[in-house]
Order: sequence, then structure tokens, then C-alpha cells
Amino acid sequence: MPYKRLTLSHNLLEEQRRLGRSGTFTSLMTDIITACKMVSREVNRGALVGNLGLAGAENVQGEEQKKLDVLANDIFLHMNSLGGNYAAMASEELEDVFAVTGQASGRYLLLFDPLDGSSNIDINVSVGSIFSILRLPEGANPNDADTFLQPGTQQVAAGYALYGPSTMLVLTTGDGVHGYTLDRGVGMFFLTHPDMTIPADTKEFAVNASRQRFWEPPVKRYVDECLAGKEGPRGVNFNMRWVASMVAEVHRILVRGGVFLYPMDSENAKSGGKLRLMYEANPMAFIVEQAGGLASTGKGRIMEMKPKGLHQRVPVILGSKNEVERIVDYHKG
Ligand code: AHM
Ligand code: MG
Repeated sequence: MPYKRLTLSHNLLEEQRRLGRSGTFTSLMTDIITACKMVSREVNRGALVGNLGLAGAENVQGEEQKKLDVLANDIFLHMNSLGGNYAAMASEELEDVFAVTGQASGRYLLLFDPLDGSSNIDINVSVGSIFSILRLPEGANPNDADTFLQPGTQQVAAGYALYGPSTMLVLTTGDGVHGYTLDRGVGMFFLTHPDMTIPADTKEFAVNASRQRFWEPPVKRYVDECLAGKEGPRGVNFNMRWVASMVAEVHRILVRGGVFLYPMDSENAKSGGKLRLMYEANPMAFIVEQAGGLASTGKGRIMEMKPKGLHQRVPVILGSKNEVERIVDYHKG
């Protein structure tokens, strides 16, 4: 009975009543949901409206921005400024904090990567948006980047939208992980994946194998053992996947298990890793842990890191619990 499903809006309202909340959280989530629907539409229309290709500028990370990076960023900033719920925002595409003017009452901070995996846009492969919500600490200046530098354990909510064959929104508020699918005809997200959980064991890993020569010994050992399959020390054959869209990799892991690695390597060591802590690693770590998995740098829990900068990079190893524990063990040796 497809139309007996709960919508995301109803789920949020139910949660609001159950916890006796004021409605601010429901309102801010509604703005994020609208932003994701708008980005989904732009990604979907693609070349028809000239959305593909480069924007002709670089972002703060020195990466070439795609037109859709810029568009998705503008949509997120605009939609999430309207409700008066955020005191300030930070984005992968902006060097500094984005001050939300005229909204003095905002009690939350929003961090986001408006379009992750954007190297996949022009080839029509899945991309996504990632977001993390923090509280504005009492008395703190929302426009000071330091105010955002809270460990991942402080996140109030985190989620991602996956723009794939279907558009999905996956969300945690610290009470499990639920996945919703966009019905374009209705314009709403319906609950299709309640209580997503990651199996503790897996025979699937995801890593950019072209970087093997830069890896540290623990990661090299782990991947070598997986590749050795039945004849190797693990005694089982492993499968490998690499979409180059973290959102798609994490989604696969939430649905059928697996482990994802973007580890420290000799080439990215200077910048601390490849993926960004505040709007990629932390929100994904929160989701993965809430689904029963683990998320580590190899040497410690991602969500316990004390952030040093808005655009700080970190090594990321996340997914099925027993595999992540094994990789962490290899780092101890
Ligand atoms: P982006 O935020 O610039 O899109 O980069 C992040 C992406 C992740 O989605 C993905 O896991 C990784 O970078 C892909 O890296 P690589 O180009 O080494 O395959
Ligand atoms: Mg990104």
C-alpha cells in the first residue's frame, strides 16, 4: 500500500509532539527539505537548462566549481535563511561564515556541502548534499568561525540527500536513521527506509585504489588482505566499489553494509586528509554510528575530534563495525 506511507513532514511533526518541542526544529528541517528538492530538480534538469559544466571559478579549497556547485550553494543559503532558524551557516563553497542577516532569533548553525561528488555531475552519476546542524552556544558570536568548531558529538541532526535514480533524504536526529524517497509527482518525501542499520560484517569495501602507492601500511595491509580473497588470511572473497560520491558510498553501506576508506596518505598528509571534517566526515559519522556502524580516522573516533578549522580535512574510515574495528586495530600495530 504505497500511499499509506508516512511523509517526512508528518514524521517530524510526530517527533515534535512526542518530545514536546517548540517546532523550531521542524521548521528548520522543512527549509532543508525544500532546498534538497530544489537542488534535486536542478540536477535532474541537467543539460536541458544548461546546468552542466564549469562555473569558471575556484572555491576555497582551490577546486574548480561546477555550475551546479554554485547553484546548489545559492539554493541552500537562500532557503535556509528564510525561516529565521539559523544564526549563521558555513559551506564547502564559502571561505568564511555566512551571516544570516535580519534573523536575530536563530538558535542553530548549519554546515553543508551543497553538492558532494560534483566530479560526477557531467557524466550523470549520483551526487548528493550533506548537512550538519549544531546549536548556537549561549552568548557565542554566530559569525565567528570558532563558534562552529564543535566536535561531531554535539550535532543535533545530520543528513544527506542522494540525487540518484530516485532522490532520497536520509536523516538522523540521534534516534536512529530513517530514509525517505521523493515522489516527484506529489513533491514530498515518503518514509521508505525506516530504521536503517548497517550489518556488522561485510565483504565489500570502497577505496580509490589508484592511490595505493600513497597509503600507510595499515590500510595497505587491510586492502591487500581483502584482495587476496579466499586464498588469503581473510579466507573470503571481497567485492570492491568506488563511485567517487561519498553520499552514494555511504548510502550503499547503509543499505547493504560495507566499508568506505578515504585514508591518510603521503600525498594528502599535509592537508590532513581528503574529506572535510565539519560538513562531510562529521555528519556521515553521526549517521553511520546511529545505524550501528563505526566512523574513525584510523586512530580515533571522528566525532570526538576537536575541530581546528571550518574546512579542516581528516582521514575517514567508516561502515560495518567489525571491519572498521579491524582497520583501527591494524593502525595500533
Ligand atoms: P567534493 O566535495 O569536491 O565533491 O569531493 C568529495 C568527494 C567524495 O564524495 C568522494 O568520496 C571523493 O571526493 C572522491 O575522491 P576521488 O576523486 O579521489 O575519487
Ligand atoms: Mg564534498
